[in-house]
Amino acid sequence: MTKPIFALNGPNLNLLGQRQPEIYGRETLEDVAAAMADLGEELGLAVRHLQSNHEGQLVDWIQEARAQAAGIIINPGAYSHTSVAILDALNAFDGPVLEVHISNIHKREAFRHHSFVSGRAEGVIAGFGTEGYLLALRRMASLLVKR
Ligand code: CA2
Repeated sequence: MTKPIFALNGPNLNLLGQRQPEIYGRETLEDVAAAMADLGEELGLAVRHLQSNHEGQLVDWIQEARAQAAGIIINPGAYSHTSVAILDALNAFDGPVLEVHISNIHKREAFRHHSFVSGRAEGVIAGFGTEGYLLALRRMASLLVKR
């Protein structure tokens, strides 16, 4: 049986659907997790969906993924723009990494234009709303077939 995909979400993404719908849409993170689980079933991939507001917790999950996950889909939230620790953890993971941003970070403030994670990710999706997570899961399925 294939290992699961870890879907990791960083700080404040637990508030999805509750504030700033003009930027992040109306879907909650639970809606996203349910949609990814459904699509995962179709694609033959189990998805373990996790969210934390804490950098160290995200690093711990990425380290767990080394033994337990086939690939990582990550929206590191604001840590995208600051966290060398998350980049280092991802560099110690051997499988594919896909980075998702709900908003188009390149259309926003300059400090959001750089992501430490992008240099490690096989692909980056930004500005596709929460659909980006589903696109990333489809791409993950193709990447895993090719390995
Ligand atoms: O567009 C994205 O997905 C981001 O990763 C979201 C982060 C932001 O810091 C990045 O620059 C881009 C912020 C997540 C905050 O999520 C909220 C959702 C609803 C209400 C309030 C915050």
